[in-house]
Amino acid sequence: MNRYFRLLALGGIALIVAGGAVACGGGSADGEPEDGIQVKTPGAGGDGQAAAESIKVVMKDNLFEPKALTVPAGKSIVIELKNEGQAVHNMHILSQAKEGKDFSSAATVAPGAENKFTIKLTKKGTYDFQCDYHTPDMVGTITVQ
Ligand SMILES: [Cu+2]
Repeated sequence: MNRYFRLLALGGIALIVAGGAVACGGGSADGEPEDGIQVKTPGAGGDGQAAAESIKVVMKDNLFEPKALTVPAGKSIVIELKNEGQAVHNMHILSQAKEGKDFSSAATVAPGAENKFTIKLTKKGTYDFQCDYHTPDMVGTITVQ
């Protein structure tokens, strides 16, 4: 009896620790704060419908926030862009070598404007993306796993 409750308590602590680790994962080594990757999964109940996931990316002068994205392989993902900077920007995903084509937002996203486009990356690995106007400053990576 006593032993049983001790096991239960230990299990509870292990769950809390694991939950905390998940909640604060994703720290990067370059001194940046957490890269907040927001992947919404509407209707993730396994009803057979391929619900499109989306990731919000903010463009600033001159950086992407977050600049490190993670997406699942083979899934359509909507990249929702918002330009909060003073300059025009774009987002160009360089996937030529892996996918045979690149993905890109509109050629220019004006200050204050929003734009979105859909990507589907089928091969696992790391893809670079950039603003064509502000390389090498305004760059980022997408990890496909
Ligand atoms: Cu730019």
